[in-house]
Amino acid sequence: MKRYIYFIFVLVLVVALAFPVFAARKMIIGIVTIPGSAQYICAEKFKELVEERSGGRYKFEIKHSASLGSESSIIQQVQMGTVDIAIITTGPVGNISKKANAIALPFIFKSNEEADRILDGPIGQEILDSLAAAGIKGLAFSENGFRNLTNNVRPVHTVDDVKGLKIRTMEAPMHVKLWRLLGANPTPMPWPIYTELQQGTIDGQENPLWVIDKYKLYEVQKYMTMTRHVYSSHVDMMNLRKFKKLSKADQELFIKSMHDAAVYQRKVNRDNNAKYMANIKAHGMIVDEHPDIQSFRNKVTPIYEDAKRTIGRDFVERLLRAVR
Ligand code: EAX
Repeated sequence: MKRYIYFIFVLVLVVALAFPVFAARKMIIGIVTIPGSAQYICAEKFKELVEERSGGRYKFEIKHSASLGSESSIIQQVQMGTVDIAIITTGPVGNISKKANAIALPFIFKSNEEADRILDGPIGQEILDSLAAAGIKGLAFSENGFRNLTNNVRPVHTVDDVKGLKIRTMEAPMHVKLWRLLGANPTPMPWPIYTELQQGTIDGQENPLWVIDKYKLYEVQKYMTMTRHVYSSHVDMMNLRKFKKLSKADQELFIKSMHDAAVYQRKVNRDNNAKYMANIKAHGMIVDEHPDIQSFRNKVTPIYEDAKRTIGRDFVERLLRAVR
């Protein structure tokens, strides 16, 4: 009997040594959106890459679907360290880093490629580094995508059609200001907002195609306008103290894996846009694919001057030169 117990003991020891997974360090990734969402696809890829590349030394649990509260609240949980990693839409990130607001300047990026070039380059790095002051390590940028307006009141073709619409915005002063300039009645509120749209507390909202499709907003919204007014990125972030405690090699592993996950996720998102659009139309939404964008542009110029004041003239001017 004794020998038998001894044998079991040795067996467990050998298995434990052979599979370092037993000593895996557990971390939580927080997102506000549902499985299948842009944030989830990035989180899942990062989890897969680090678990594999670390030989199982790290294990990640993805907490999703607003189970941790709003995006603003998830940011606070990352700052406190109760959430290790998060993938957050840039809107609320602007509240802890002025520079992050610059990404959300209306019509700043003309294309996906331009957004990638800036965000994967020195300006993007400067934005990621600016989060350190808030106790956060910025790892990479994944994407939500270009945002489009939907509403339930009337087709929107020129900016004049926006007048008086009650539009839900993200909890971000820059977005509120933008919609005020466009003539709407902006109402900031946290995601998700299906019920509010259904009950008519708000007339409309703005988000990339995948959101309108995956959250079935076509059930509660009649009109969509391809305004592409803001390129919406995610900031992929980690608690700074925890990041600093990682070995140099693991720090690089986390940065590299998040960047790879982001590049992968951006591609998936872009490859699926045509499918999302077809599905949105199939569900009966009336889509204006060629609105009078110039009329929108004309209204938003004051926001650039405002941004130079609030974000910093030098930074905003460098960004403007870089996208010219
Ligand atoms: O990521 O709050 C928002 O409008 C976000 O874009 C939404 O959570 C989807």
